[in-house]
Amino acid sequence: MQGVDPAWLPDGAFRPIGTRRTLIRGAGPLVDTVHGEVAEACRRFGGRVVRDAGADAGADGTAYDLVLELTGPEGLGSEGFTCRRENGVTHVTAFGQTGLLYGLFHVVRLGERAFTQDRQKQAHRPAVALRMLDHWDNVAVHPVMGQVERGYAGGSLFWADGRARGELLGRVRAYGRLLAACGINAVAVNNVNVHAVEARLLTDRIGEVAAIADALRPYGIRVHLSVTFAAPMVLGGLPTADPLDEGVRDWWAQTTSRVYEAIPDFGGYVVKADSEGQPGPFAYGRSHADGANMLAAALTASDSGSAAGPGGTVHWRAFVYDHRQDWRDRTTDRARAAYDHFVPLDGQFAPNAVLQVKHGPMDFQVREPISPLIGAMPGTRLAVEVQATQEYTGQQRHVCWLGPMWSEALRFRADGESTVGELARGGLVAVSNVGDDPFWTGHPLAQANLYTFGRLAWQPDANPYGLLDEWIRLTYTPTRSEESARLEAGVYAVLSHSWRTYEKYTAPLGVGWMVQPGHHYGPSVDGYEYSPWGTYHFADRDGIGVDRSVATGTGFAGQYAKPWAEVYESPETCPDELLLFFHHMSYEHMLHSGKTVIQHIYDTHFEGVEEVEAALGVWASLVDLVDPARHARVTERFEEQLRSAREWRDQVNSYFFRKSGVADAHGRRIY
Ligand code: GCW
Repeated sequence: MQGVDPAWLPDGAFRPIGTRRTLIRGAGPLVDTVHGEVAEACRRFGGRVVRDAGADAGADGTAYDLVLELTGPEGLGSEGFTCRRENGVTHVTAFGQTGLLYGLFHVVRLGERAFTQDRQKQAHRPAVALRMLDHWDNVAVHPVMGQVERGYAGGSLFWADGRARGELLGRVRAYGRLLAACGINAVAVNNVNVHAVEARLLTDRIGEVAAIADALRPYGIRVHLSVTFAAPMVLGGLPTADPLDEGVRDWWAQTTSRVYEAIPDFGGYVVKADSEGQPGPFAYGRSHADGANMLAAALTASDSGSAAGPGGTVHWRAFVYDHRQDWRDRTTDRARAAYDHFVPLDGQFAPNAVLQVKHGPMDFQVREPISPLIGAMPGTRLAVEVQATQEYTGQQRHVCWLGPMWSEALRFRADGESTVGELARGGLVAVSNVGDDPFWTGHPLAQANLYTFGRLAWQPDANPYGLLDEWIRLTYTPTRSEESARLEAGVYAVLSHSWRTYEKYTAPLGVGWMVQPGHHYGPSVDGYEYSPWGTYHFADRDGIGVDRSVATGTGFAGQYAKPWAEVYESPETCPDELLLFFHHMSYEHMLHSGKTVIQHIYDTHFEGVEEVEAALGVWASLVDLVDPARHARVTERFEEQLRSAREWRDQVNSYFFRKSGVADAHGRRIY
């Protein structure tokens, strides 16, 4: 698209297909999409595509380099496909149309290799059925949060001037194309904090949601909607939103059936209830299972008989905690909240009610343990939520590639046996980092987070560094040249370590926060120390950290399954990087690394800034190889990152030097 960054689908990525002869067999709207992609590539690069919808129209395939065929084995489901190459023909088969589309993008990722190396038949299918992005987009510009809550990439991609971007649905379609190419199949189009205007998307404005769904459908993406639990009152004029009230249940059933009339393949609702001021079932003395099940019932009733595919689900968020805590109250621990609220409800949720849990017990900090809730709900379908938008990880002004963090989370054996990726039977969800910015994500390198999330959701045990390589090759060097290796190595060096670098110059050893209140950008060590949000580090002259042990602290460590409860209970076995999340330690405590806590703080903060300086140098050296606009945008953001990293270093180091009185072993400058 004109004026919009091509991200990981530059024209050059289609050259290997576009210079060859392709046969497409099968019929249906997504096969049309596949055909359109190949035809466009051929128009650009001189190849040829033949569309053969008939079952036995004669062609045996040997006159072609690539055959994309709707015929595969049912066992791979609607999204799976096979790929092989023999006798000079690359052959992709799929049972479902979406599978054929994913097969096409698989060939795009392979590039020239798809046509030069023989390969045995390999089956591919997603490990997780629902791979979703939640947009925290408002229709109207919110006075405090702006249009996109925690958005760092401009305004909303979906909504402009108070309505769905009719004239820009071309861009939404281009977005769907990028998402399909990394495996995402669901999008929630509005913020989980549902304000007055956005509430109406459910009723009289559902046509606008339907228009977005139309733009995304050709790429196999279903649309979901965030709704307010108070909808029967604010939209329906009822006196209550009690989930067990007959009138309320009828209202939801009727409203939902009208949603399905407008959007036959509607994905379902996303709900943030009794959380940070949003309404919920607690007001009526009802449980969150009562609330979720009422919506699940409305979705099931409306969807039955529709041929549009799997039915709608309610994604009920588990982010429920007391945000009006008194900081003097040492008995309340926010980290415990999700588990305390939801574990007693295990087994009570309807089959199409999915409990959506943030990966950590607090809130998307640069380092958190896994939420113990994930290992404690065997009778409930869980979705796990990560945050691609970089609220606490540099707000898309800092380079911070989150692949390794998400990968660690997904591989964690939360119940002692199964990994988080396996336990997330209800899906993997990321809060989107995209807006109407020409680079999609503000910081061009933040595109790597979106891409990596999609690919990890498809295969949670994939090696994230391999996915980073894949993204770099597609985005930067789809057409190989002598300089490809230098460019790839440079971009890899800038990104691969960036999450750890960010961790080094911000809050140490898992303690979190220390950000400026409200907007959450930049350092303020005590910014949240006396706030009602339940986010404290408890630093004093002797030490720092939160005692969450069972023996002497809040008992949070005891919420974990074995072996983690024991591992986290004792500072002896707790991993260094989480030590201050679980324990209050003296500054002189010796870490497993062989450094004291205080020396670790000093060293990592100096190193973090040095690593940013080095990465900036590497980026500068690529100036002759990167598109000038993209290079300039990254350079500008890097300068801000460096300024901000120095600010973090100096504030954090000075704070702890003043608290502890312990000098830096290396005598470096601390203020
Ligand atoms: O991290 C907090 C954010 C809020 C967000 C909330 C949530 C959408 O600061 O902006 O609200 O999490 O996840 O609901």
